Amino acid sequence: MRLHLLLLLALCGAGTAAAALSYSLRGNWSICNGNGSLELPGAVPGCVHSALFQQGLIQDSYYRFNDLNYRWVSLDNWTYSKEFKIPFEISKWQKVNLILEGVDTVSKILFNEVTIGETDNMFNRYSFDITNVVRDVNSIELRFQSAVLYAAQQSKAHTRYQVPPDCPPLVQKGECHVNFVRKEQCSFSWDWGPSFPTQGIWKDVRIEAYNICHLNYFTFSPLYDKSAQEWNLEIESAFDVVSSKPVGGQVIVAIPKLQTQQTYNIELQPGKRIVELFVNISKNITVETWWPHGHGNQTGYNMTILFELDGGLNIEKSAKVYFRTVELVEEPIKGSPGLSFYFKINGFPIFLKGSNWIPADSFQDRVTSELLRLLLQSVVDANMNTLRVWGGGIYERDEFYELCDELGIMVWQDFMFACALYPTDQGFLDSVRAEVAYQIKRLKSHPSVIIWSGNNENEEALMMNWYHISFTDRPIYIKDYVTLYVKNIRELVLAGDKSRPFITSSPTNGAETVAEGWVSQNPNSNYFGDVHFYDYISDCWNWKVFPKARFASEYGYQSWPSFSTLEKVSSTEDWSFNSKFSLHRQHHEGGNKQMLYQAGLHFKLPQSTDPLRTFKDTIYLTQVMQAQCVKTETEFYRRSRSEIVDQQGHTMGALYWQLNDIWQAPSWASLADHELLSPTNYHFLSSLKEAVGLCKAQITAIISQQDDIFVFDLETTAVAPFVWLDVGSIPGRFSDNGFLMTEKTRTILFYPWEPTSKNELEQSFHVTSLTDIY
Ligand code: BMA
Repeated sequence: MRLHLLLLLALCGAGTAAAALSYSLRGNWSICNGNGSLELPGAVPGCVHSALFQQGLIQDSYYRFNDLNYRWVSLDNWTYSKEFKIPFEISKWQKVNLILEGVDTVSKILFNEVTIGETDNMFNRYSFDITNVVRDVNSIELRFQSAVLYAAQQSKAHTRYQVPPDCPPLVQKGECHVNFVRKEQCSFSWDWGPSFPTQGIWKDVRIEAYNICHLNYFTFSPLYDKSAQEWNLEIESAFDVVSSKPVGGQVIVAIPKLQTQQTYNIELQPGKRIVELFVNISKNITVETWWPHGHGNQTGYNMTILFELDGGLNIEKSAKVYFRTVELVEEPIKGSPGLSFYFKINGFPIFLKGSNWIPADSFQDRVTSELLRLLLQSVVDANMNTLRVWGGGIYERDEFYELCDELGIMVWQDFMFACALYPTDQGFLDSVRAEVAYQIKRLKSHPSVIIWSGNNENEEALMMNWYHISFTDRPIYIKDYVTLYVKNIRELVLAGDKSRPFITSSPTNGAETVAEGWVSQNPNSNYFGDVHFYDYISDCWNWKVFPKARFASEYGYQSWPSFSTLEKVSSTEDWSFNSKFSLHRQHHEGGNKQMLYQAGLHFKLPQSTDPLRTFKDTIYLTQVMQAQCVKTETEFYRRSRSEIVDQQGHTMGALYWQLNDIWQAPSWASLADHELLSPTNYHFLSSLKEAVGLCKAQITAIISQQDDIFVFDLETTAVAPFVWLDVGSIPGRFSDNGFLMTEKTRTILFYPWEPTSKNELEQSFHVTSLTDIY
């Protein structure tokens, strides 16, 4: 057996025992279902679906209709259990805690058959005192309740009034009452995603044992003092002092590159203690600030913080500190009523260009570091500078924000509430408060996070009356709304984080929403705050249909994923646009028709006599349509930055919906964009279905290899719009794709994400252009 023993705090004075030890409970656990008919091993971190798949008990959950076939998995109540021996003498420790970094979601925890606590929030971190129950040999059990059943129960218990929506639209084939459980909201289904309400221990779990005192967490915020024109660092450290006497000592904070070293005397009284330190960075030292991608470097400084406490107890932590300021500017604009809505980073106005981020997979244990890095690298390669971590998903893992810091991606961070009204009974609020306080502490040191936003579209849902609430009942819901997002979440943000702004919702009218009592008559106004805009009926080549808003935080069009992506999760009979499968995967009412309608406005629809060819061409055309629509709309927002027309304009952000996909299905996702610097642009003077002279282009490629990169030298016999290069299931990224080929030759690079060969690429290579359909 591998010994998961980690010496947490080895820096002890001579002759003193270590002050804390940690024993990881990651790895193999036993999992069994409610009636005991299924028992299997399962990994932690992980979930029941992944364990069943790894044991060959279920197929790939994304295959064909398996989201429905495997509904039973999330309706059952599973138990995770493990027996283990602690490889150090546990009785020598004054305090022993069980730490769970993430439990998904509703569970009762038994340690040596004694109930030690319960969980009801996937976004919270739990710590349970097990000092009195822990032994050398132990058993632990997490008895889960199905989140679907729990949500139904909670909703039923809420008898005073209904909290809508009860269920998602039928087309989403999802589960009901997700707003009653603090769990990834889209895991009960979304208009681009399946219903997989997972169960399991999805993050790290360990035992921590300590004497004297223990550092539970430390977090910090660099703050700029405008009047003194200097930087300060606010550091907060939380201790659990278990010694019966006060513990004194010194703290030394050092940032060598900024020639900063400061020493403080502290005395910690027994109990839970918070130490707040204020570190001043001398004015005489130049501090390089952190900049978003495209605006400067992402300079960070190594900092160490050393607690030298009585009895030779030393605790050392290190972190990277980045300095930047962010300001959300809402001020009058000449020639336009309302207020501006834009961000200044380090005092400079910056246009936020980017996209919206959703969870990268229904099963988080399948999201690798490599995948995160590739997706985030694609963001900067496509010249974006912002991602909005959307409120229907999850607060992403630390690594995500570390990468955003490193790459210069600004993060608009929603709290995890979306497209629903929420209850505010005390139990729910307590759970949310713990979640929010924890997430603020976890994320606030990241310069990439530039704003907190209370929720996704809930102000709009309320004020545009999505759920047909009677006029007389509306005050009840407004009160709940204000209680949750203003009196609780906002209060916690204001108390815990001074280094970034907070808005209650997206879309919202910002200061105007505040002035109207936290809910605006029309939260989607062009004159205030941000807007979300979707229109599948108007012609997207006509820029007049788009809102000349201050900030477009969501807009987009659906398309189908490439055939090579779909092929892996479907079978031959599924390969037509009207197959049962194609209808099943479409979770947005009328989505397939809308795509064809929009495509048909400017392109001839595929007419091949070969049904498979027609399916592939239709998929391709939906992508062409999406690319063109998003391009037109994005360019409109970029142009609107510097103009006021009909009293509207001054747009300072464009975040399209959505960057990534959760599974293989039609959605708004798109990972394509163009060349790195000054991309060539083009404008079609007519719809392409009316273009004369287009003839079938024969496009060939000669593939060669240069180190890890493959060079595709393309040659065409005719002008080819929307040239799409495809290498089947070989993962990687082309330097450009979906382009207009007016020149005879063109060189495109392919960056593989896994090792591949020239031969493999040649075999899988396929090129399509619009002229194949015409
Ligand atoms: C907005 C988003 C998502 C949704 C998208 C496309 O409502 O916030 O909820 O997936 O539009 O419909």
